[in-house]
Amino acid sequence: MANTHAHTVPSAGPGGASAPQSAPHHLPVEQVDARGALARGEIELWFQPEFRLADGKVVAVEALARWRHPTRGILRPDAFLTQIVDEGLGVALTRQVMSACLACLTTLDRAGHSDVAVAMNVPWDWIVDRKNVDELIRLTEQAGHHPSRMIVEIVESAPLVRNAHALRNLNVLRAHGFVLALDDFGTGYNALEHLRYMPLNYIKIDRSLVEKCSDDVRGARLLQGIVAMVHGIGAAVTVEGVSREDDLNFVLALNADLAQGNLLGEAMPIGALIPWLSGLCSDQRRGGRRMRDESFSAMTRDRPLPSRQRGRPTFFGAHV
Ligand SMILES: [Ca+2]
Repeated sequence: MANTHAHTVPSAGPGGASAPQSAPHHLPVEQVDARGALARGEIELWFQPEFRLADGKVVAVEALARWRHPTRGILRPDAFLTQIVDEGLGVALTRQVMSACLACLTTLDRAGHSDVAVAMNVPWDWIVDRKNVDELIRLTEQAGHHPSRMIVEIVESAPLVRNAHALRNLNVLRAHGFVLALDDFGTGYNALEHLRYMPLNYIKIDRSLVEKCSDDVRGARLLQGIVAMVHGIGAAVTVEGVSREDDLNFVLALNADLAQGNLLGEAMPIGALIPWLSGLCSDQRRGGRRMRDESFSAMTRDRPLPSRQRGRPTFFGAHV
């Protein structure tokens, strides 16, 4: 999910730049001891659910970095990710994220949620290095998880699309069965070129194009066109930043595939995610509703599957 437009470096970071749940806790740069935070294990991952609009099921959770600061509480990535990247710790953090995502899959399995995938954010320079890709393949295999439950989210960036190593490595991941998503679409560079050349399963439309989309005609038409364009190239659409019921109604009408946002479910630590997910699934099996997703359930319960998905497998990776 998106950070602000001005923060392209954090946006490209491994921990997921967006963290919309609380107000930013900006620290002066001199107070950000990113290296120490990593070394002390203070950077942790929270997980935000992604919902399939066709039936309201949670099909994935996105891992988002949080700094459990000893005196300032939980900090969002925009408070520290720039320093992590600037100090050359991006790969180290991504390695930590990768391990935590695989551990999350194991926890999900044990709780009976083996149909839920995990999305990890990677910086563009991570994908350029074949060693990183091989490590992901090896660790996923060692953990005993199918690659289709690992979603690799790559933020669009100018150096990426013409980088032969990056494209080769993306194709390697696809060939192994990993799911690839282009992150924060609409805020980066050469966006359409990414769509043309990269082997993507999902395009995540940035929150800036989604928020209040139902309020103005231009915004609505723009979003409608993007969804149609992405579907036209055989990829699926994830809509980020859904925070109002009107906007959710609109993206439902557009036949977007997945949605994410505070209206539907906030990021939470793994210890909170599992009971939340189990409660939601239990309620959905009973046909009941929960307070936070009441409107969502009501809107999706009787909604037929979009024709392009009817009769087709809807697990990740099946769209392309
Ligand atoms: Ca992301």
